[in-house]
Amino acid sequence: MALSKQTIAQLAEHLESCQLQVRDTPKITDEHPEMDWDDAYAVQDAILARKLARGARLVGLKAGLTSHAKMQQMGVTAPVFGFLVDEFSVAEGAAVKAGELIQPKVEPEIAFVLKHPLKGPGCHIGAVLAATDFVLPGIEVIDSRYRDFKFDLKSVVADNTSASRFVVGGRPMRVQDVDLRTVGLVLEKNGQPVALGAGAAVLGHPAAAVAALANHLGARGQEIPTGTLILSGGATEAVSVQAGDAVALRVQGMGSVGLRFT
Ligand code: OOG
Ligand code: MG
Repeated sequence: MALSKQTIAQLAEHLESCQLQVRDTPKITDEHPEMDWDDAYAVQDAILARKLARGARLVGLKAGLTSHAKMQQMGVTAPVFGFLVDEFSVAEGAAVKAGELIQPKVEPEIAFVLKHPLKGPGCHIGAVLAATDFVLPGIEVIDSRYRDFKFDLKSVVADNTSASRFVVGGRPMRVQDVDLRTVGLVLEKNGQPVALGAGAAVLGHPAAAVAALANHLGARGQEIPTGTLILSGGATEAVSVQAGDAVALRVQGMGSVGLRFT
């Protein structure tokens, strides 16, 4: 760790205030270029601790920057991991107030729900499939607290990987009943297809993103508990949205899920 406990607490307060007060900030590595990976995840953990202390519930985990389209769009080269709390959860078809968000974008994702815990190191696609209860379509709404979505990997980890809102729905499927590599995803905005992809865009197989998450947590002595909802990462580049937009995700054989911005 390169940063003091006090600096980590300050950065967590700063980034969470930006989220809650809907304002952006330059990326934090501009002021703290020495920040290392442990610091970045410590800031993220401190944001989670602030939310839990106010009564929030941890409802899931996410992998991000798991597809080439996303890595290319953001100019980075490695996946990142974050948390989901109840205040991020949106009911299927419900409205999100665009005024509560800085610069929202939507991402088409495959969500996993576990029936067994997963623990790295050494977690692989087979272990993930064996531990998965079902998969279902999910839309993640990301909203970087960094001006114009300009960040490096450590800054975005500290900012809980731009997590903001998410919705899951459609038809849950057993993993043996769907080929998660070839499954097609169509993201629609106001009835128009705006991004098209297949599951394999996510690290070759979306379960690989869940394995990477388990291995990341395993390196920190943690596991993914039973029942966890996991967003495996955008299969295409993210699409900007604003008040008035309606977004739907159709996943082949898995129905559709949607939300609106008002
Ligand atoms: C980081 C979060 C990326 C995904 O699914 O790739 C992410 C960002 O692009 O702001 O959630
Ligand atoms: Mg995402």
